[in-house]
Parts: sequence; structure tokens; C-alpha cells
Amino acid sequence: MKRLFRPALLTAMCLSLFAAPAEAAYKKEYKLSVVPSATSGWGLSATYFAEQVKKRTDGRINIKVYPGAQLMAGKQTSELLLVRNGSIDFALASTINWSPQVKELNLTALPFFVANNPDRYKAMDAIEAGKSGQMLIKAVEKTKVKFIGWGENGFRELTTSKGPISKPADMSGMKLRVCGTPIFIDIFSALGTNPQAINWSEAVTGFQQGIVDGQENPTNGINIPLQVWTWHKYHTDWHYMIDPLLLTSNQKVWNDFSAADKKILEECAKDMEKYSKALSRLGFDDGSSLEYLKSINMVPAVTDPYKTIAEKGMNVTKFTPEMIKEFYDATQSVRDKWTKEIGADLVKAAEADMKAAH
Ligand code: X2X
Repeated sequence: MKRLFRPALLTAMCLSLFAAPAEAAYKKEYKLSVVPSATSGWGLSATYFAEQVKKRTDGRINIKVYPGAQLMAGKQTSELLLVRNGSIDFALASTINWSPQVKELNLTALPFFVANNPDRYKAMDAIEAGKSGQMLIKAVEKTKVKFIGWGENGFRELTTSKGPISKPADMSGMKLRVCGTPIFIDIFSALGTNPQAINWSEAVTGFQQGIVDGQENPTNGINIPLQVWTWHKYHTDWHYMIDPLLLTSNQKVWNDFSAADKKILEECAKDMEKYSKALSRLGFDDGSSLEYLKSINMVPAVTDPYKTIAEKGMNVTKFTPEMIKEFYDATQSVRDKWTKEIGADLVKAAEADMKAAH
């Protein structure tokens, strides 16, 4: 008995020695932060990622999405700090909310910088795939936060209770809600408006009470799920900037995953990127977003955003390249000032990436 028992016990001890540390390092739940609601394109993208991870790791990695900026009590520009210190495990974060700490992330917020290209989506993809994208990732990782992949909130369009808007003078004196990121104050001041920095968690109250005349957010990602027509009748499609999303994690949380699980997380991030971009671009591209969403059986209720917002009584102004150029010229001083903040090298690299893609 004794002789038989000993080797078995030894084997069990050895096995537990090898198996235990990896298992023990995993948390029961990983918190993933998202600023807007669960029904926003951004919230749906986060949920998609969490579900894919759970499925492909057989439940070993359990990520729970916390929407509504609840992990930072509404203060969206604190998110990076909380991911860095480990209060938040993962974030699907907007460059806008992290740019106060990472100056380089103001790149795609340079007014009309991406939109002033023949194909704005191609231009965005070219930045992410190019040298400038690598520079952005490096800047994020310099803060000791792990970058896992890209997502997309979308091009930010203007919604207002007054309008329509087709030239800068039409916006004169309007009180507009923006998030608390400095470049926004500069852009909207240059356009002659009166920008109000309000956290997203309090913005809807501001719309309800008529404290502001409008706001800017992506059509599919935010404006439609929010039913922005409840307060604003004018939708100005000027594509003035784009809001890429950064799927990130706390560095230690990342380091503690096994090599095989890191690979799975990266694969799930790639799939999330495709899903997130398709949600953001649906109805604004050549139809490939709809085809992709069909192929993964994830077509949302609204597939024709222009039809939906028109049915809800919104007046839509679609900017022509000439109109974009007029606004581009009106915001030159902002690009000049912020190119210095971002770094002229990075801005030049992005210009070259966008040009090469066309
Ligand atoms: O605050 C916003 O407008 C939002 C939800 O789009 C961001 O978090 C950048």
C-alpha cells in the first residue's frame, strides 16, 4: 500500500506545483471599463470581446463590462490612471479620454485632419496600420499600460437644437457640450462657439434641461442609441474628427496571463476590431460593413442610419469636400498649436500614412 501510495502522492504534488501558480494568478472576474452605455456601439464592442474571450478560454478568463464610466465615478479622463494603478483591469478606451495624459493621442482629434482625405475610413485604417499607429501604441505603452488592439467609436458628428449648419458662421455663439479634453475647447472656440466641458455622465441632463444647444458624437455608436433626436433636430455630418478606441489592460494583469491565453486575447481583440469598425461604419461605406456583420450573424437593428434619423425628424446636412475644406481652413490655428503638442514627427508620419493609402 505504502509503496503504491508514495509515487502517486509525489506525482500529485508535482502536478499541483506546476499547475497551481498559473491557475492561482487568474482573477474570478476582470473589470472592463467603458465610458458610454452598454447599448452604444462601444459598449457592444466591449461585450463582444468579453464573450469571445470567455468562449475561447473555456471560461478561464471572465471579463465583465462596466459601462457608464461607473468605475471612475463618471470622471472619464481619469480612466488611464485607474488602469495603470490596477483599479481597472481592462478598458476599451477612447483616445479622447486618454489624450490629457498621452498628448500623442490628440492626433485623430486634429480638426478635419482625417476627414480632409478622399476616403476617411481608408485614412483612419492607414494610420493604425502604419508608422504613425506604431508611434501611438508606443506612446500608450510608455505609460505602463498594455495595448491589445484597436476599436472604433466613429467619426464625430454634430447634433444641435438650432440649425442647419453648413458654414462656420452658422455655429456662431452656440453653446455646445464637449468632453473635458483641452483640444475640444480650442476647436470649438476657433469656430466661434461657446464650448462647455461636461462629463458624458452628466451630458444627457444638460440636453434635457437645454443647458446646451448641442453636442458631437458618432452617429451609429452614440447618437442613434441615445435617441439624440429627443433634444436635437439638426444632424451635421461634417466628420470633423474620429474617435478610435484602445483596448488596453493593466500591465501586471497582462503579464500574469499564460502565453497561450495572451494569444487568445489578441485574436479576440482582432475580431473585436472588425466588429467595432463595422458597427461604426455601417451605412456610411460601400456595404462591406453590412456584409461583415451578416457573416458573423451580428447585424444590429438599425442598418440604414440616414433613414432612421430622417424618420425621427432630424434634418441632416451631409458635408461635401468643399464644405469640409472651408472648416479645415477655419481651424488651421488649432492644428498649428496642437501639432506642437502632439509632435511634428507623428503628425508628419500620419500624413504620409494617409497619403500612401490613397
Ligand atoms: O464623452 C463623450 O462624448 C464620449 C462618450 O464620446 C467619450 O467618452 C469620448
